[in-house]
Amino acid sequence: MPSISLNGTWAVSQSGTGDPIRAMVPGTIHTDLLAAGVIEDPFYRDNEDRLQWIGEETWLYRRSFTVPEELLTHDRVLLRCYGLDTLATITLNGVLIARTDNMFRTWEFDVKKHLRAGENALEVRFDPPTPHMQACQTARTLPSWGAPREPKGRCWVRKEPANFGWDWGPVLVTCGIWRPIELVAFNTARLTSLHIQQDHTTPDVVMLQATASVQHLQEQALTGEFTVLFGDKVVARASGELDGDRIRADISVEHPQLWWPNGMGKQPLYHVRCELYDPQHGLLDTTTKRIGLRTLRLERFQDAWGESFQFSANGVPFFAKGANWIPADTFNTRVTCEQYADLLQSAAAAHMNMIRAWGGGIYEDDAFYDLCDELGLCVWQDFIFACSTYPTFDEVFTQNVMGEVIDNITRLRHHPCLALWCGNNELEQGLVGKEWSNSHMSWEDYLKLFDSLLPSLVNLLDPERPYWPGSPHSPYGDREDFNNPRWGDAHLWSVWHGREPFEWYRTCDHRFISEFGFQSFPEPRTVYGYTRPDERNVTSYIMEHHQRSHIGNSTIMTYLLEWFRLPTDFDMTLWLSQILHGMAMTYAVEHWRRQMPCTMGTLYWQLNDCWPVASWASIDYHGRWKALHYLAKRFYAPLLVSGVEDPERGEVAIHVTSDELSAQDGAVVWQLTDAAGRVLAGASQEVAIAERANTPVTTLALQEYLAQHGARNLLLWLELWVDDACVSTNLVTFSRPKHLELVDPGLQTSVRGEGHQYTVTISAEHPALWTWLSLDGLDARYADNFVHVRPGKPVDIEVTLASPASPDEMANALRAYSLYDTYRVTQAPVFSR
Ligand code: BMA
Repeated sequence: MPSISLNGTWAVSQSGTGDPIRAMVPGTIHTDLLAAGVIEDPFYRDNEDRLQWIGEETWLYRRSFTVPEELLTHDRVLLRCYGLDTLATITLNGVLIARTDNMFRTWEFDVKKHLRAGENALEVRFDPPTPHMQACQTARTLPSWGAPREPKGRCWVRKEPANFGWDWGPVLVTCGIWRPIELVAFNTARLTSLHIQQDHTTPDVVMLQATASVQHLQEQALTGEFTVLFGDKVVARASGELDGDRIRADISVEHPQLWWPNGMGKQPLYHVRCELYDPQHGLLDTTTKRIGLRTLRLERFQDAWGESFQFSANGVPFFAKGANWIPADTFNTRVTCEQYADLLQSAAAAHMNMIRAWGGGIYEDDAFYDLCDELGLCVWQDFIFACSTYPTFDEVFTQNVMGEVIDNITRLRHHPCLALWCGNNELEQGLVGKEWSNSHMSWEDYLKLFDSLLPSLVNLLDPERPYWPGSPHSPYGDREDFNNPRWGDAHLWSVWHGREPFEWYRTCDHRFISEFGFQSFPEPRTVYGYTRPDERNVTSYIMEHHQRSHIGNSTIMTYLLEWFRLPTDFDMTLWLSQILHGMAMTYAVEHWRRQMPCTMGTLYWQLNDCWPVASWASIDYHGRWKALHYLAKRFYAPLLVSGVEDPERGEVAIHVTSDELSAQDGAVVWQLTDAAGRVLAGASQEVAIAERANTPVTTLALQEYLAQHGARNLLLWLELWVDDACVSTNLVTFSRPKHLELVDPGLQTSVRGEGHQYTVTISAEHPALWTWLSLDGLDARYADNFVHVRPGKPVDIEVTLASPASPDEMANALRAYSLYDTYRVTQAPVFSR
């Protein structure tokens, strides 16, 4: 079908004022103003506060474009807008075409009669959402949770909820043509969607049922030719006739190559092409979807603990390991494919197999799901409803939501990565009650959307995909009994929001934990980017501005002092907060992995950031891995050795947890040293590692060492060996790290390599805990970091630089630190007694 892209350069002006500036489409008003030099970086210091006016203004986007005469000979010419953010009025050649009010919908308008051959003028006006929200709230106040600066009433507009601020995000209310815009023309008929269902019941064959939806302008015989390709090779063909407004065909794919989640196998992808033919005029339209052949199910059955909540791929249950995804930038339009790729590859590199696209964000771009398909990252997709009540009693609102849901299910359902549709984030956790009140919506109105409309649309458009009403949700008992340990998914926030100690994680068993988290500061390089030197103190105004949790930096510091000594400087405080963060998540995930198959999933909060900020993210806004992400690579490893200490009894229970598909033989090697690294005891123990299970290996009785050396002077080092390779390591201590009697480890590094790629060998004379490398002024990814180094066991770390450096530059920039450096006294005391 012929099309004319209307992307690219537009002009934008503030309504009521003169001079337009250059605008980019797709784009957003803030990035246009930034590019034109009208505003300063909204993320620097507290610039955000001075940019609130942008979201309160009306903005006019305009462009002209040329239409060739030939285009107007078509039966239909549509203006197709893939995304308008949000309250938009479209005018073409002075004629009002439409008003739109949902950033998540694809809008199409028949504009043929308003177009002319030659020059045409298009204008899209964006009105600010907040006056509308306020007016709605005045008419009827709907309760919600929100960050302190957040404007009230976001539930009334179908716009990214977090764009109004969140407990990790700024308030920068955007507008603009945020996804592509084009003209498309067709004659006779066109394809509007292609749905492919899979039947895996016959061995070594997958039966595909392809259904093409057709918009045809008159009754007429049309045919669809379906081709399945694997690479360039055609593996199956079929055809069908138009029946009503559909063409159906069954296609059998022999010897299918199955798609697997990350860590379980490969991700082979097939293309299904549909060509629409008119017997008189030939080919009318073509569409192609890339699919993966697999079953991906949510299995819920009665078991010893209640009801299971586990995903299975091709019949094999797997432990879901992952994190929650938030929009990768406050300004969604500047997220590049490379950034998506870097974040998602980072998730896969940390052995994740599931990402939850959280309901306060957006239905992400196609590129996000394409990458998840390629990387084997299953996607738990929330519909975009979060932490608020919604006007489900309003017919106009419901119709609008219906359009959005149809558009997005139709757009995304072919992706093999898509594992689950979930109704909302956290409405059931405190926003729904018997009746509407100033804090709740009624169950009756809640159920209209989340128990009726959404599941019926999923059932109609994507019946193979499971639907789950909310996260968290309890399928049984009292509806308000969320986070029940026996069934459903849970958001467990007693650590952090409830200020419970990290050990609390070990006291609670749940079926699937879709949220739990802890915060840290980003690394110095990131913090230096948004602060002036005089603001580099965690209690400065700017450091608190770049922290949106209401309990914020003081909570990081409270926990930090529970676990670690007061750091001696600002940079060390930032780094140490990351170690603390990683440690919290290690406590949680190791415990829940040991509980499998009772627990079958952990998705920590959160993977990424949308601006530079102190938050729960394991990767900061600039893509820099925080300590947690390196630790996640270790605690999500397919084979994990871990120890549970019982300081009172003087025992340590050793476990090996496996996500591997087959059983293996291995050996756990343990060594007990004092804090200076002197070996006190050790042994090796063979272990038959059961597949997809936790295997308790042994319980070490260490009472006599504790009695002799003391809890503060012991370190237990664990290694798991399989086939002559050490596949997992761990460290157990008997006292808080702040009380360990560590001595100066005498860290040494040596470097070899060139260009982008270096190997750094770290050695230590005495135990060096959470040893990390950093590079002054250079960005790098480390194959591992925050590692425990002990005497006689040097550690090699592969370093990949973001831009090449000479060996000299590398050697000069390299720093190695460990826990000891966070409290090392660098100056001699001024006074002596
Ligand atoms: C969860 C999320 C978010 C929030 C996070 C941290 O409950 O669903 O709403 O950002 O906690 O408080």
